[in-house]
Amino acid sequence: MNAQAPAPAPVRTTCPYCGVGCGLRVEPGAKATATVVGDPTHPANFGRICSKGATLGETISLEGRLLYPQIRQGDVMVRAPWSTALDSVADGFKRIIERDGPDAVAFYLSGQLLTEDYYVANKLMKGFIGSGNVDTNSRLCMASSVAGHRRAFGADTVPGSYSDLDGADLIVLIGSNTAWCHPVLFQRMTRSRQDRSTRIVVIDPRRTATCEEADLFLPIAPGTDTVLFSGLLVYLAETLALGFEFIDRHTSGFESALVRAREIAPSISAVAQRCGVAEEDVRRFFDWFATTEHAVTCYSQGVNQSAQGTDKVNAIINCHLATGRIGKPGMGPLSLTGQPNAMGGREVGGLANQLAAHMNFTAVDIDRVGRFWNAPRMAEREGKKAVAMFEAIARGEIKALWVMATNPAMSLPKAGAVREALKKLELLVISENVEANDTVAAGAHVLLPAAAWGEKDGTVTNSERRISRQRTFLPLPGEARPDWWIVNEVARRMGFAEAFAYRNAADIFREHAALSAFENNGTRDFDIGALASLTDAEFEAMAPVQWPAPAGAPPRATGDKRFFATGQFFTPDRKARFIAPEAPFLREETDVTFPLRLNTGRVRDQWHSMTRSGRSPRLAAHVPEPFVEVHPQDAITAGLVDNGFARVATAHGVCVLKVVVSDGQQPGSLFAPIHWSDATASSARIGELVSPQTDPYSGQPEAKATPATIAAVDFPLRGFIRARRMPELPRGTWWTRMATAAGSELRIATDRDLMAWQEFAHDVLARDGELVEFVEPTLYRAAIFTDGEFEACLSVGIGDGALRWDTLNAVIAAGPPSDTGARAPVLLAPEAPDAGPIVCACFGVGADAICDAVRAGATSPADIGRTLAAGTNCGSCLPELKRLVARTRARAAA
Ligand SMILES: Nc1nc2c(c(=O)[nH]1)N[C@H]1C(S)=C(S)[C@@H](COP(=O)(O)OP(=O)(O)OC[C@H]3O[C@@H](n4cnc5c(=O)[nH]c(N)nc54)[C@H](O)[C@@H]3O)O[C@H]1N2
Ligand SMILES: Nc1nc2c(c(=O)[nH]1)N[C@H]1C(S)=C(S)[C@@H](COP(=O)(O)OP(=O)(O)OC[C@H]3O[C@@H](n4cnc5c(=O)[nH]c(N)nc54)[C@H](O)[C@@H]3O)O[C@H]1N2
Ligand code: SF4
Ligand SMILES: [Mo]
Repeated sequence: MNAQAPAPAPVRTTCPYCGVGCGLRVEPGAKATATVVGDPTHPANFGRICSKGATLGETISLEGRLLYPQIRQGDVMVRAPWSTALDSVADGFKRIIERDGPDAVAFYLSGQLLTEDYYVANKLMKGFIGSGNVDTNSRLCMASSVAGHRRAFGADTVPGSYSDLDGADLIVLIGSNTAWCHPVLFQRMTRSRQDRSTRIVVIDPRRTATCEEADLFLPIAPGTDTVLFSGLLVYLAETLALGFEFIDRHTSGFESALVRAREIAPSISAVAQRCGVAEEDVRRFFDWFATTEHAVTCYSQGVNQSAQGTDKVNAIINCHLATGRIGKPGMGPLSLTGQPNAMGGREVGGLANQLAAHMNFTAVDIDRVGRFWNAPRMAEREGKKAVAMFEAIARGEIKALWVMATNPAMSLPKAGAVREALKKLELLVISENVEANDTVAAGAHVLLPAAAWGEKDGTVTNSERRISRQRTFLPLPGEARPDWWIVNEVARRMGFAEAFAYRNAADIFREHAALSAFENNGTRDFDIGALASLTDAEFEAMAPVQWPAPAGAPPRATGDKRFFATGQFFTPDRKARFIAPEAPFLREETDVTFPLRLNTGRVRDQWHSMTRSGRSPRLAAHVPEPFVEVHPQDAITAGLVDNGFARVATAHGVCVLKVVVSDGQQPGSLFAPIHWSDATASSARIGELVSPQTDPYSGQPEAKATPATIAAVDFPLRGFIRARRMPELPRGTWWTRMATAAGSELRIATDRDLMAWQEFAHDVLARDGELVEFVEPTLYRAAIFTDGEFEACLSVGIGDGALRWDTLNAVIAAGPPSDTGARAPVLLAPEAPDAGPIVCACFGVGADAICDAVRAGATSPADIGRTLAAGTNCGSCLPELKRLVARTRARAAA
């Protein structure tokens, strides 16, 4: 354990959000704040950061943190010393393993763990407990890319580097909302577009912010990606745009892949028809790809999260192999990883169908890893993949589960069933940063407080295989401990002290590096043997390093490494394999009951279940409420109005969401973001709606195409409540929690009338306090004071007006009526006009102000930057600025 005095500022570390893996410089400030800027020397971002990185300083307070181990006693969780908590985990696992065998237990891990955490957990389960039941949320995220890589390359290798984006003349973004989900990489792409006229093609059923920079947008029908890329392969063959020499020397299976591609996509018109896009657009895309040597294809969840995700990945890779455009500067397929350490988890072997260090469940690999670990009980076969793992829990086959750094009760498909399954466990252990999330609410037996970003220490690997350090700049709060330490202690208590004698993250990293090099000799892609003998001090100071980094070849901090330019794939014959994909179809049909398709994904300024990003008031302002986006035509059919509410239902569950009517949606498709959970909203846990159909190769669920239906819900009244202790709301109240500068508040929507809310204010909010109120036919407001201190306030009314209360601070300052004797006339002051939804999170600039500036003559985002500063810091809002400028100008011209 490292006794951590706050290090001298600034500390160089890595962003805990997306897989771009930006280097940061952090200066800890007073009172749980920190100033975070981009690290200009880090090769992933060269100093740039996005709105999420820039607001990290707002997310490090200890409010809501899990600070002490807790054990369930009866129905309540009680604080326990570490030794008791660790004993109960070790004893519980041992007992169940002895009774029911090693496959009765499982670990469910996360791409938000550090490599060192992952390594220790994987080693314990696969080498010492003797089961393959280690899976991770990467199953929901990168598994199809992993499976596609392994099928084509013989290993899970990302061939290229970010710098390929600087040298590309064509960038194809398929199933990726890069502008919002990998913003710093997107900025790199748009710079290429400005500097060298790189063309950007976006392929997504939905018009996203990413499309603002697109030279061509193909709004394909959901799930038809393989048709498009099969069509492309056929076109490449017909126009003789193939890399004949590369195909000959370095690949196998081309002919059968082409035959299949012809069956799936016989002609451009067939492709256009199947994908639902214009023939000329398909032709343009094919022509650009065929004639542009420097082409990079980036893809993420629109490709991976599909019951045919692996085929989609291979259909893309096929086109790069067929043109020999792989592993050379400025070209190649590039899977964009989601989480900060999804790649580290893959390196370690944290997926149930991998063993360790890019070795698999073959006899040779099992033997090799077993000797390296000196392991008593090697797992001999693959374990259960996430969806199957939770099904086995529901059937009672898996009886003990340890969840680390993920929130499966909201993020797995059929999340309602997942929550019920968790309740069946004899032992549910959760290592968490926060006291409350949907998984914790399912009822843990042991809660273990884990160190969070800023407190933990180790490494992460980004999308381009670059390993960077996450460093400590905050002391460990309460009794929180690093995840690796917790697992290490449990392993020791299970009787494996010798193999789990790690003193620090560096010890673990060295062993991980040594395993990667063990009997490798160039047979495995993942080799970081050069890092196996770093001293503690060298590990502390380690600069970002891209793998491979075999011993003998000194690691280079910059300068990019690529795989496969000259073949040398990791298949037995060292040739890449073309894969003939299955003809695409979505696993579940729509029907009369569920005529629409629910697509799910992300918004710019929130991260997953919001346990970190949800603490930032600046981030909350971008999209404050859970919503569903719907095409105008479907809105009319269902009687929905923009800014109203709707009930979205699937065969698995129901959510009630704000309505956003948008022609960026296709008719027949809905889109809802995944970020809200039962911890942050009354009815917006999207995972509950999602179908559990999975890909046969990767086991990744089809999270973007569940048959669904939508109906209007009428809530005539809107408002908000702020309270020191939040009371239970009247049944049927729609609510969502939102961070504000004054603390968190609940935004509400309701069909109860103002009188009922006045009663609520008097009877519930003001039970022991004094109340100042303001009553109008369309608006009710109350502020409550207890013992002279502000206790709570409520504002509710018809329309959105009640969501703002500009004089609230003045009311609070005036104090309780018994102090002032006055009825707080400031309450009556009229509200200034709203700034509209916040577009620029850094400077808090709203849409209305931006539109006003355009009407006053601004013609570009740069003009807006000069007048309002919007877009001049992190640049994450530039695509939206661009769209607002274009729309406002178009409207003015009309
Ligand atoms: N702001 C923010 N950024 C994040 C995250 C976050 O939570 N918030 N999470 C990180 C993580 S873990 C991940 S995995 C990445 C995800 O990054 P992305 O994959 O870019 O994000 P998503 O919004 O999940 O989905 C991408 C797009 O796939 C489209 N899509 C749906 N169905 C199809 C289809 O059949 N074909 C095609 N071509 N497209 C389809 C959707 O419309 C959506 O626009 O983001 C990372 N970055
Ligand atoms: N419908 C639908 N479902 C999806 C997706 C989708 O697009 N659509 N996307 C999928 C994808 S790509 C992903 S990656 C998943 C993400 O889904 P999850 O992993 O479930 O989401 P998070 O909110 O990131 O959960 C991380 C949890 O770990 C905690 N935590 C953070 N850091 C640490 C740490 O260092 N140690 C410990 N012990 N705890 C920590 C956080 O407080 C939080 O509770 O969701 C998947 N589910
Ligand atoms: S792009 Fe943004 S969220 Fe992703 S690593 Fe960089 S700063 Fe963090
Ligand atoms: Mo992800």
